[in-house]
Amino acid sequence: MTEKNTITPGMTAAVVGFGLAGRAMVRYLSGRGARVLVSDARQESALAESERAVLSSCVAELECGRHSADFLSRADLLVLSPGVNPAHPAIAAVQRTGVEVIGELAIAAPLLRRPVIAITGTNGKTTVTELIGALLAATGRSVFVGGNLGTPIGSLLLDETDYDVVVLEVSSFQLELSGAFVPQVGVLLNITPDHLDRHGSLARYAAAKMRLLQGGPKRTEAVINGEDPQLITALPPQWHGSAVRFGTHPDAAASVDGERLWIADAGGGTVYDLSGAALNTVSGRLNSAAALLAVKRFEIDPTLAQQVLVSFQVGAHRMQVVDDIDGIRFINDSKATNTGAVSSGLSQAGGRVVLIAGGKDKGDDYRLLRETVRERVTNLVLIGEAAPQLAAALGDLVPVHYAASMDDAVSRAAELASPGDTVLLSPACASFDMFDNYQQRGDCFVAAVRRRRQADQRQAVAS
Ligand code: UMA
Repeated sequence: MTEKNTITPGMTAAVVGFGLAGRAMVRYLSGRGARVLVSDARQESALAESERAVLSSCVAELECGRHSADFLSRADLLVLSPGVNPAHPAIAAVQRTGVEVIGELAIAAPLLRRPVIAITGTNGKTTVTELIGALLAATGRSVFVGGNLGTPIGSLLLDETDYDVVVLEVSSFQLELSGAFVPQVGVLLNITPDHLDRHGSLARYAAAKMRLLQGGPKRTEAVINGEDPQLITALPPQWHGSAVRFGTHPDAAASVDGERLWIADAGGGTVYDLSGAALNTVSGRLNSAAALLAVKRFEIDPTLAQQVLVSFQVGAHRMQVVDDIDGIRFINDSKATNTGAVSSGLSQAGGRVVLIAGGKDKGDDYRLLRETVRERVTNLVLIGEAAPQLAAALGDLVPVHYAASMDDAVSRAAELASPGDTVLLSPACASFDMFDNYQQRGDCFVAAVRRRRQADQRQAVAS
């Protein structure tokens, strides 16, 4: 990885937010000779031992429990972690004095030499990012796969490996402060309401996503969902003729036809068959089409690509079938943190569903779920802070029950379900009110289901 001088030795940079992304950024900036300050909303007593080690080796000054303009104004540059809102009063005040406010993509932008494929969208971006990584890795290329899916962009900057291709999942939070970041391939999967508490409106959320294509058609090849109404509405006019489209329309460059995908190419087109694959779902087929278009320039042998598509496993916490106990199927879809993902999960589950939903509200309009809930849900079991909003939006359609913990929610849902039904955890909300993250929330659901299975087995032995 080569470097230009975004960061100059001796400058003072304040990293705001000391989580996964912030810690990697602190290590990178300190290694580049910057004097690093850290400001984190957590109390100092909440910092883990490993975090203290990074602080003592890399950080000159620390502010905990708040962000203050007084502290932040000591820096020449503010580097915000994705979860930190640039509209925070202290940050906005310091920015008004002329201090630059950027995110990790802006730091990375001048340093990325290799082809970069960046993927965004409300749902499916982790799957598509991982699938693109798997397709490229199968050809023997060295591939960095990271970003919003969990490996921070700072880790790429700290990594000495000379990757052939960099594949990044990028969120609207990261794109909001992406500076001059321009990928060679930009994949836009879909736009449905999400993170409206941060962005303020769907239009502003969509505008953040569109920053992926800010380099224009000469610098970025855009791969877009040609049938997503919000996406097409937000797409700048210059892209209407030049973006490469996937969808179900036969004219698309990648079109889904039943269980098959057709990808246009110089030889007239290649057909891929997804029957039997974990990706053989409505969203999985579209995600596969997007991934195949994104890697088209790498000319992957179709037989190899077909093998990757069929063997690819979708990650945990996405419509993960946990168990079938007494004819009731338990599915963990903890990753579904917005209404778009929940609608897709309900359709995929099929049949009658007892839905466990709720958590930390992100400003989503839960009324968007009314049609699918009316069609598929028999009972709603609500958890977390957003329970009252969900009940207000959907409570006239189905009986509502409240649960104080995941264990409680699983027990209630199982009692309400009949053989042939599905108990689906698909929260439509973030997890941070009750859990560390969506993974922990999903793990708690799986553990609760496992306990039910064990109790069921004990009962069978006893009787
Ligand atoms: N913090 C503050 N002030 C704030 C908010 C947070 O100081 O106003 C502090 C917290 O106390 C904590 C730290 O910031 O110490 C957390 O930082 P963060 O929220 O930026 O989270 P990270 O741990 O750095 O993880 C981030 C992404 N988090 C968010 O975008 C919220 C992770 O995406 C990502 O995996 C990780 O970087 C590595 O790249 C998670 C996510 O929820 C999975 N993303 C959203 C989504 O997918 O919908 C966008």
